[in-house]
Amino acid sequence: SLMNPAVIEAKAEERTIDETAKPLLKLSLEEGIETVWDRFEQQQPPCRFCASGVSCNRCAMGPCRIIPEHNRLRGVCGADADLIVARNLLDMIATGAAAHSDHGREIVETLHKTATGEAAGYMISDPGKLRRIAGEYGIDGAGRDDLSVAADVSLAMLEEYGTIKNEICFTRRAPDATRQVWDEAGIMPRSVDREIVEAMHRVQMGVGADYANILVHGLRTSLGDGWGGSLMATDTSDILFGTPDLNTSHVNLAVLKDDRVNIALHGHNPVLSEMVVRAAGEPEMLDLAREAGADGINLVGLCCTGNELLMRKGIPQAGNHLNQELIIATGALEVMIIDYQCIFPSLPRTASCYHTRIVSTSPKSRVPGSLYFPFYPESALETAREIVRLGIEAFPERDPARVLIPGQPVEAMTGFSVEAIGRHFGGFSPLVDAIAEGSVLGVAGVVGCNNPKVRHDEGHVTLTRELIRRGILVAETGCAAIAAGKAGLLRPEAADMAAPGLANVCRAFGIPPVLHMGSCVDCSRILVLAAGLAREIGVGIHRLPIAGAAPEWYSQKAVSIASYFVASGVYTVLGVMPKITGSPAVVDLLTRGLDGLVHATFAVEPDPVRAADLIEAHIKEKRSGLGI
Ligand code: XCC
Ligand code: SF4
Repeated sequence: SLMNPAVIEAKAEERTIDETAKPLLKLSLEEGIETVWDRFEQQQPPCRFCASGVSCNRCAMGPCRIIPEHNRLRGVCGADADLIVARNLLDMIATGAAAHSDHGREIVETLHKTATGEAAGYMISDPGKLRRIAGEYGIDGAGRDDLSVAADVSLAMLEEYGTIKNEICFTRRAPDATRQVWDEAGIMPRSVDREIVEAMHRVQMGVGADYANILVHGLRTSLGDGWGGSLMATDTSDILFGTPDLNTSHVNLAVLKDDRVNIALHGHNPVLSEMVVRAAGEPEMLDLAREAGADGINLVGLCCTGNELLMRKGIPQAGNHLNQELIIATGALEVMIIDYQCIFPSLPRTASCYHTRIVSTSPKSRVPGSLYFPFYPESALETAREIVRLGIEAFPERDPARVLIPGQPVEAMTGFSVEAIGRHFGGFSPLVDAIAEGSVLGVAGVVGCNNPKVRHDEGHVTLTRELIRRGILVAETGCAAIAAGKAGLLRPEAADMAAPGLANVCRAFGIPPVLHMGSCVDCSRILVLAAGLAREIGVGIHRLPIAGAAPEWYSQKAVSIASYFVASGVYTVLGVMPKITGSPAVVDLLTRGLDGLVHATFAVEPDPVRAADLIEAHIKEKRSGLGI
């Protein structure tokens, strides 16, 4: 390597707090295997106009930039900084809402194909949940079999994507006081797709010209995601693959096994990964693996499809967003199966340094350099088998001299669906009682991604530790939850790190102070939990002693999540500054003005300890508002 060992050591330390990532990061620097951190460095310094949101590239009269000190105050069309920033933000929200909701639609379609017998290998795993949801839609399931009820439920859900009823059924899960806020603010989502399409319409040149009006539509779009597309993704996945229940598994890169065929599932859609789990468990596959010289097949997860498998099946979770290249650098990965979202387009380049095959599976997400095995519900199991066989065939090509699987996996308790929480606590009232008497100060949802702007996992772990130390129960999803797992915060013993009252509650129920609630679309579970607590107390969500945080967010999806948290009445603290600072008016609206509309605001605080201060102060204020 050209790099001095001390520099390599220092770089690895400054890039991550994940102990299993550090040795692999060093290896990548020594061997010149490019990672996201290297590309981030190459991109510095960023364009300051783009970073503050005041560049616009929407139409062919531009591109335009606002440069006040040169008296360039408007784009060619006349748009000012406020408008350009607001349109860019609405674009991000719509993109994120579309990603979650389109993923949701694919699962609802799979449920429908399962009901009609077109999808081989899928089945109804939670008929009770199917029938509860049928009830919400007013579908009479009495005397009918599960599949015929599933056919009606899935059609009703598909209809909600473009419904002309002007209301999404699941928004009725929100307490009346919250729905009233939405009605008065004019942000009740009318259908999932409609709000996204209208957002695209509004960012066309010459449509939306009022920054506030544009941002309010962003809230409506995000509500269609949180209470619509994402919630459908979550609940239909539960119907098809089972509603998660408490289970214990393992997290970090050391879940790879040097004597097995290692296959990683990366992306978001459980329709694919669940079928790979089935294929890999078949005895013929095990025989093939043995013939290839392996002791078996080891499936591991990455990112959110990993969270789905961890929650439902206890499949070990190898890591979060910034681990996706490092897992290849272990030299022990035969196949990485990708579907979509949060997948670095450069993964096949990384894999080309090893024997690892990258297998893309979605017609929506073709990746040059990958092997393409298109995945359709009709032929899912057969495709899954082919991919597993590919992994087995790759095993003999592994170079044992290049294998580096650092450290030991950490134990993690997961599976905290709202149903599991309710069952485990015996309903919501014990949790509400614990909050009322003050042993639990409040609840915070810590969610979202990794971002090379933040030392990997440090934002999540520091904030989470601070919150539980202050008696705040933490609910996590996405890459935040994986970071917590790696740091040992998902073990019941982590109660020792919590304030005495919270620790007692955790010990009494045998749970950790940090509840892993699932993938990014499962942020909808956090909404349902909040709605359950609000109903139990008889108030709107905005009056609860709860908060949200996304300490290391990067994705448009995270912007949609944060927006639907805020629109639902949940104060939300971002750890990475959105590209809005070029418009003080937009900043003011988001961090103050929204309070008058939805009784909640955004805040931005990169320092996780100070973010915990903000959340604690907010929770205390809401407590005194409730007189507790
Ligand atoms: Fe992680 Fe969901 Fe973020 Fe992607 S977006 S980086 S949380 S894998 Ni959902
Ligand atoms: Fe420039 Fe207006 Fe076109 Fe944007 S929409 S590129 S600000 S002319």
